[in-house]
Amino acid sequence: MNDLKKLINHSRQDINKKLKSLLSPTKKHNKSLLDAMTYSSLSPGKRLRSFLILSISSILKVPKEFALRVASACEFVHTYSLIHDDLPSMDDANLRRGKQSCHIAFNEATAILAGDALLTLAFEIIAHEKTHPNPLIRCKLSHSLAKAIGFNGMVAGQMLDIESEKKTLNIEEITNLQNLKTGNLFNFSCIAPCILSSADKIIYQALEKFSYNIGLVFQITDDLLNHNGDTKIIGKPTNIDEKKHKKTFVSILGTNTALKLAKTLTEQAINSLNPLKDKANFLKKFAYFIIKRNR
Ligand code: GRG
Repeated sequence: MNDLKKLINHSRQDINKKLKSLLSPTKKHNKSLLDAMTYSSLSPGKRLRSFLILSISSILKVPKEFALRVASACEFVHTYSLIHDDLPSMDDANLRRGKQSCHIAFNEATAILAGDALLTLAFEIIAHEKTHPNPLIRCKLSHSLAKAIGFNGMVAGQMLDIESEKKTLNIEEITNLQNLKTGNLFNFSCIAPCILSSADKIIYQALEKFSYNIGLVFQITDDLLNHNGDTKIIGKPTNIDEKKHKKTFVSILGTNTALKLAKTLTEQAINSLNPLKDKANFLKKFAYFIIKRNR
């Protein structure tokens, strides 16, 4: 596990450097907007989605610069979703990554615009020829990302999440909600390297299964941390789900059954990696790391 932590730390340093360079001032930039984008993007995120993109890209022999650009796009989308998720009309959370949420550190209008600008920046990065010389590959990446996060993806998951405050959900419904809200971006993180490398169908399918299984494991551990984690360690408020009557795996199944489900999904994630043989060893360790995480 220590080797894996070293790999994750190393990839975090690489991605942080890249994010910083992609947020460099330009002749036309607006200072308040860029400050807010930089504040939220460079705050201490775990960069787990980037780790998946960089490490799977390394297995599939994708040039590092291509992988770093796609990972940056993914982190910018992720940061946009967190900024908007914290807004008073959404989760109304004042703490994120151990720091004031963007709308508290700046103001609500600036936070909305910073989220919008990060989302569009992600597509600007993917569409640039530095991300891949083949325009068809760039187009496939854009399509895959847009599909993952739009009205049939992450935003739909967020809408279902808000609507869940007023109803009961069964296990199929909460699984669908969380696959959309969280799983889809994990899916993009595992599939983007396949697109960049035009990987075989069998590898693509293996990583597709892996991504949704670890996406759910990640979400169950997030629900558990929200329920009984430590704000000082996780860097965001706890018990928000309960206060807002949000439906989660923990509220529907209880903590013990939710943890059992996470263990089963971890095993499924690991088994789905069989076609990648030994090359996937650290991804298997990553699946255990996700279930054991405390932040
Ligand atoms: C368009 C107004 C508007 C809002 C959209 C899309 C959206 C709001 C919200 C997306 C849903 C969302 C925020 C899901 C949360 C998933 C999740 C548990 C995120 C936390 O991920 P970590 O722990 O975060 O990897 P760090 O901080 O480590 O990067």
